[in-house]
This record gives sequence, C-alpha cells and structure tokens, in this order.
Amino acid sequence: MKRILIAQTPEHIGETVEVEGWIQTVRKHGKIAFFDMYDKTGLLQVVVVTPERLQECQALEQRTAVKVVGLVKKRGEKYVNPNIVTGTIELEATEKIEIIASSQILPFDMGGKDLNLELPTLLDYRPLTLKHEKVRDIFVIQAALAKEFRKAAEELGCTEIFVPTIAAGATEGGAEVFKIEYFNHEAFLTQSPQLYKQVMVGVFERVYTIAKAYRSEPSVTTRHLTEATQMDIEIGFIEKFEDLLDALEYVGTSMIKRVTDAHEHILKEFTVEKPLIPTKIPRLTLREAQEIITKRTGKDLSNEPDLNPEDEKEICFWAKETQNSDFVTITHFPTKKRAFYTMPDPQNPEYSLSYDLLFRGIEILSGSQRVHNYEQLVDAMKKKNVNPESFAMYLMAFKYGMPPEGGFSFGLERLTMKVLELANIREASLFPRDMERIDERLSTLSHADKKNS
Ligand code: AMO
Repeated sequence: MKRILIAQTPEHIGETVEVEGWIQTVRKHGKIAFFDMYDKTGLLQVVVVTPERLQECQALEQRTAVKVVGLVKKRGEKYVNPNIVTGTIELEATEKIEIIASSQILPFDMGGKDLNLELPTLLDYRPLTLKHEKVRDIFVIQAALAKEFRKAAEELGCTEIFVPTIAAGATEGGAEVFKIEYFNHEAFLTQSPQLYKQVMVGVFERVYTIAKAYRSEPSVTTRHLTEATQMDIEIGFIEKFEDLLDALEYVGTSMIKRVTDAHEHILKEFTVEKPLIPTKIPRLTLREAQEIITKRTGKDLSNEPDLNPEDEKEICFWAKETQNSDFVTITHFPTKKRAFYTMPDPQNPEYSLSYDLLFRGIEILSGSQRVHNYEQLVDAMKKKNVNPESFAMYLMAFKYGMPPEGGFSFGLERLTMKVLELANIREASLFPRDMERIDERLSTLSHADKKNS
C-alpha cells in the first residue's frame, strides 16, 4: 500500500489507508487507546480497539516513528475539532501499527501546547526541541520569510548570486571579525556578503543573495548572534537615494505582509498581532528621530551618533502611536560611523546616504547608497584605515564602469524574532552560535575540544 499524507486523509473516508509519522501523545485506557500522530502536513487522531493492535500500541512512546494502516472514519458532530486539518475524521488502526523507528523516553514532556523550558535547555536539546510544534512553527515562518524575500527580489529584477564566506579582508571594519588560519595565511570569515554583491552589480545590475555573516560579537545580547543569516539586495543604475528607500520598504513590507497573511494561525498560536503596514512608511533622518525621542523622553541625544536599543524602541512607539506603523525608516547616519563604502551626503558630507529599517522596536535592516567612484572609494578606505591592497579584487570592479548603486541587508533571524515577538534571537536560529555556545555550551567542552576548536 502507498503512503498518503495526513492532510489527505479526510479525502478517504470509508477507505483503508497507510500513513506514516511520529507519535505526539498516547492515551491508553485498557480496552481502547488513542494516539495523536503527525507528519509534515498535520495531526491525526488514531483510535485502537482490537486486542492485536492494542498489543502493538504498548511500545509506543512520544516521538516514536510509526506506520499505521487503518480505516478513515467520519467523526461524530460533537467530536469535530476545527483546529486541525483532520478534525472531521479519525483513523481506526484496523490493519497495522508498525514501529519504524523507536524513540527513547524523552527527558521532558513534549506533548503540551507550549514547551516550558529555559532557553539553555531548549538549546541543549535542539534536535529534540525543534520537533515541538510551536518551535517548528518558528522555522515555518523563517522559511516563508526567505521565500518571500526571494520573490520580492525577483520582482525587482534581481539575479540570485552565491558568494564566498572566506575573505582576505574584513568587510564591515571594526574588531568584530573572526580570523582564520588559511594555509599559513591570515584570512577572515565574511561579516556580510557586501563586497561581492557590489562587484556583481557590475555584472548583473541588480542582485540578491541569502548568505551567512560572521560577527565576533564580544557581548551576550538578546539580538546578536555570531553567525547570522543576511538577506541582501544590491541595485545599480539608481537615479537617486530615494530609489533605494522605495526598494527596501517594498521588499520589507511585502515580505512581512505575505508571510503574516499566509500564516495567521501561527501568529495566533504566538498571540501576536498582524503588523501595522501603512501605505507610506514614515521616514526620518537620524537627527529628526532623535528630536522626537527627546520631546517624548527628555533625553538629550544631540551628540549621539546612532540610536541605542532604547531609542529604537521609543521611535517605534512613536511610529505606532502617531503613524499607525510597525515600521520606520531612519536615514542619514553620521559618515564616520558607517563602513567605508557608504556614500556621504553631497549636501552635508558629515552625514551619509545610509538607512536602517526598524520594525517593532528593533533594527531589522541596514544599508546605504555606495561610493561608486574608484578614486573616491580608495580615498574613503584610507580615511578609515582600511588597506586598499587587501581589497584589490573588490576595487577592480570600480575601475571598469560601476554605475551609481546601493543596497541593503535584512537579518533573517531578527525578522523572524520580531514577526513572532520572540524574546531572544536564539529562538529564531535553528542552531544558534554565540559567545557561549557552538551547539554545546563551550563551558562544558573538554580541554582537548577547546584546543581543537
Ligand atoms: P549590518 O551590519 O547592519 O549591515 O547588518 C545588516 C542586518 O543584519 C542583521 N545583523 C545581525 N543579526 C544577528 N546577529 C548579528 N550579530 C547581526 N549583525 C547584523 C541585522 C542588521 O540590520 N553590509 C551591510 C548591509 C548593507 O549595507 O547592505 C551590513 O552588514 O538585522
């Protein structure tokens, strides 16, 4: 007999079918037993009444992988469960309950609606905890965000590219770079796909990529990982700075709208609202945003070169309260605080043609118009103490007709975190890396492992 998926079972009332999946919960009551099993398409209630099948039921534990052959039966009116795809039927295990792969006794109960575990335990048991429906749903949202990002990037006419993560220089500058030993040379893990996406504008005009980015973040926060996933776009032949703002707001809002519209049930499960997306996203320069925050809080921010996490929250409260928006775009950060490739504003070069997109209190995107003139770029590097020789291949692209261009990057884990209002970014990464963990807690690795790592 051929396996059918659980979501297809309601189409087979009165027929004998074969399903495969995992046990969620088992309820044994002597002469009758029930179990809930699930596959990638949903949950199914199985009822067991015959002595042979009840015998087979004895060995079932939570997360045992099973094959069941049985009769699909319509449920009585008052037993209908509208919350699951198979809520109108149940499967009577008439023919077979076969264990495909046994499961050890779980270290904690996984049958409840929520997994009430502390974050370190949730991460220590990741291959297991990821199986919990609510945890799995975080990554349903993440996959949907990546898919919708790709779709929006394609709509903008971008070509997908795949770029290296081993580089000869640090892309974003600063100290947050992992050095690696590379055949007796010093190399770095890329802090972003930045340099390669810019080079590729000279080839395809418009490009996008989903790439890993490595930051040796020396602090433990709820919003930083040492290995993050960036979703980047870079666009050439722009006419003006605002073209970039239009593009990032289009991609950001359409991606989030499509994902939240398609997965309302997951939002409900996490008790989060659908995002507020006005037709025009509010845009403020950094200084305008700071003035608004000062008016609201009394804090003097006139010498601050950036928004700190509290300021980001405050300006998002403002956007929500006064503009009915969960988004706000902040532009014109000080040139000296942004990476060397950022274009200074020709009107006032102290500030740059840069931007961040904030969503529900946190920066989810950053980017800028770029310096596309070769001489100006070499000059900008030198001013930031970046050695142009380490970037020879990058710079080559600017010698051969690089048009005015710019781009941006979304942090996929930050986006996922804020769409579901998770408390910590680690919950939005399958296998999060931070200062304290590479799968296992670094503090628990043996001395030999430490030396080898
Ligand atoms: P930036 O460094 O601001 O810009 O990164 C872009 C976006 O990536 C996410 N992000 C992170 N997420 C988790 N942990 C981290 N340590 C982390 N660092 C960054 C954030 C952030 O908004 N090359 C530029 C982008 C560009 O100019 O196109 C860059 O990397 O959501």
